[in-house]
Amino acid sequence: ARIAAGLRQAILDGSLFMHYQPVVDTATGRITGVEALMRWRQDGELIPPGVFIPVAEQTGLIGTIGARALRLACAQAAVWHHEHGLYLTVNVSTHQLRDPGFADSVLRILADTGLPAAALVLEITESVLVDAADTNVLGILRAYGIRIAIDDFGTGYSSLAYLHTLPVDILKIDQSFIRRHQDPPRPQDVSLTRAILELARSQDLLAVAEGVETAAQANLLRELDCPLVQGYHFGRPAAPEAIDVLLREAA
Ligand code: G
Ligand code: G
Ligand code: G
Ligand code: MN
Ligand code: NA
Repeated sequence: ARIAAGLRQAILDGSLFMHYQPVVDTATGRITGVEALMRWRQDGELIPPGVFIPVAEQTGLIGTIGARALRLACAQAAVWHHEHGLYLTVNVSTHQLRDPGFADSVLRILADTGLPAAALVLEITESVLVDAADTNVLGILRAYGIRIAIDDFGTGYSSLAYLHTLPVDILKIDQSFIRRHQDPPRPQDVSLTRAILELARSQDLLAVAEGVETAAQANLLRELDCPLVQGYHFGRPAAPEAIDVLLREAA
């Protein structure tokens, strides 16, 4: 109840804001995109999204909060897109997808902020993608050029058999598959990652490895031709100013 009341206030007072985590292209070593992650500071304390997003969903506040977050992130990413060609990837919950106004709201935000549709990715967790009503709205958004990513791939129960029927463009390999890689990596762990990458390639999906924390893991993923990587090794989720520093260093 305290969180719900606080969230209602947060929508008004701007204490909800976005951090951004770099996504790096293994071929060039450069930042090619950013994942927006919501943050909430209440009475000086940072409340993790794992705590407040479920409350926002239960109270129906996620629609308003999600739209607010998307608008903030698109406005920021429009600048990075024009200056550095970056794309933006944003998490979307099922509750947001099921709002009949969702597609219109996304398109309006793109128009208002000037971020091209092709520079936006919406991340949906794997388990959600089995619902026909949800896949329908994703199809509409894709027709405008927005890309869809399966988030936390490998943790849900999606059937590999019909992966090719899902309206998705990008496969984000769950951190649990990446974290297990030690130095030197065990052959069975390498085989598993290689198999997921092969699956992605065979379905024309762009693969992103999440949770890359060490140089050894980064090297392994580059050797396995994983196109995109993300994780603390490349940068933690951070304020826009910190991302600007990384982008200037790389320029
Ligand atoms: O950093 P991390 O603690 O940022 O995120 C925890 C979880 O919260 C992740 O599963 C992530 O998908 C979710 N999350 C973070 N930001 C958002 C957001 O803007 N919208 C939604 N729906 N989920 C988010
Ligand atoms: O569920 P989703 O993939 O959207 O959430 C990503 C979550 O993983 C966020 O909470 C983010 O802060 C966290 N994260 C990102 N990179 C790393 C990493 O390298 N290691 C760990 N442990 N967490 C990470
Ligand atoms: O500089 P350091 O070794 O801490 O970098 C950590 C990782 O961050 C490296 O693997 C590097 O590939 C990645 N990275 C990607 N782009 C940049 C950038 O612009 N600046 C910095 N410092 N690191 C970057
Ligand atoms: Mn995500
Ligand atoms: Na994920």
